[in-house]
Amino acid sequence: MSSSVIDFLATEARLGTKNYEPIGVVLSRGEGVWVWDTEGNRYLDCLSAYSAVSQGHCHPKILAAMVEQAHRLTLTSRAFHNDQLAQFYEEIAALTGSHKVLPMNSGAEAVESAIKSVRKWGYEVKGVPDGQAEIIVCANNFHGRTLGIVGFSTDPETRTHFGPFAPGFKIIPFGDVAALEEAITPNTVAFLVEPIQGEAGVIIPPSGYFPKVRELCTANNVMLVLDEIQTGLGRTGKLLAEQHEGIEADVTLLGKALSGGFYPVSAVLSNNEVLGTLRPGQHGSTFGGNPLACAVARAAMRVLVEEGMIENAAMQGARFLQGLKDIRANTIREVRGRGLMLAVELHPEAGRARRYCEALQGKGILAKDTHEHTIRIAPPLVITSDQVDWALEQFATTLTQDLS
Ligand code: IF1
Repeated sequence: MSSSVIDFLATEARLGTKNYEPIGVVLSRGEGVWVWDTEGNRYLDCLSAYSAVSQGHCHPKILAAMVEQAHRLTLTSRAFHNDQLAQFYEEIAALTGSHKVLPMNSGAEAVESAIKSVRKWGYEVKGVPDGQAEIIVCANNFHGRTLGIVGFSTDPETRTHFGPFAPGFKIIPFGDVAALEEAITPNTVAFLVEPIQGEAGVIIPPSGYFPKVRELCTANNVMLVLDEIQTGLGRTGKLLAEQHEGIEADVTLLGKALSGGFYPVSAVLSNNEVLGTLRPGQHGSTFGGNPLACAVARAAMRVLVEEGMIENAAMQGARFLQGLKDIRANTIREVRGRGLMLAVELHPEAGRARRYCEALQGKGILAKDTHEHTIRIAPPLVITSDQVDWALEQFATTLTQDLS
């Protein structure tokens, strides 16, 4: 390891908060599916910054839009209008079929904003007694790291010693319709759920689950809030993961790839019934809906559609998934995925998934483990068939080793 890399790592260790344990690589450049470390080694990025860089690293058209806007106007606050916000509204509403948009910054902010909005809708429209709104969430959820969100996490790592937490959340098993039916009360205002549980290890719900969820929510006047921050914008081979289920959410959350990895941009999408409850002065943020964010997001959405990335995700995802399933290795317990949101779950006796990610790094693949035994695989949606085939070779040689 060169002295400069050692210096980077030493400085991070000395001054940085140790809230991550990164793979031992110091990246300095990215282009498309590729990233390079400071030593000039090239890697195929199979994480895409947790699906934020779906359009590929440093996409030239998003970069150009960002630079052009940055020369003109970056931030005005929402105390004044700007000439990018209305165009962002038009384009994201047209793309997703939404009627109201709340622009925010991080994914967690979008989740928190949705929670505030559906509670307000519960009190002011549904007629839930003040302070008694209930929101149902799923075990093994991941919706962000704010105090409100980790309060309803079931992962000890994300919630231990951060309490006390906000009340008003009920936890049910993911994929269990009867549990949802059982949990709904007259005070239930929403069911907040990921269409596919990402952090939990790419957990795909049983067929027929979401159509029944949709029926239950409609019948009980409960808002279905789909967190598409990771699954949305083409990741699963359709614009929104809900489209695989043939349903429509009442509230959809987007983030990550909404900016192509250039800038924190998120959005709460809904109809007037929910977002219409927010009145001036009742919600906001310094950067939410700023002209630079809007210009970047407009370009990110444009290239996603114009360059056929969604269709490519479906095609290359099917290729990648089948290729992983064809690997004959005693280490593999299960291969899961939809579009380019994939995961390889290892048998516990195969050892920690982290070891295999470290071995993959030596073969030019950057991937991330989750929950000890699963390797998530989420390359940029611009990946080609040749790159998928090359990646599969590296996965095959690595997963057939016993690194326990
Ligand atoms: C970390 C996980 C993924 C998300 C969904 C909301 C958010 C996320 C479905 C919040 C964010 C990120 C957070 C990042 C790692 C990554 C992650 F491993 F943490 F769980 F992707 F699975 N909804 N996920 O996946 O969005 O506020 O981060 O913009 O915290 O380490 P954010």
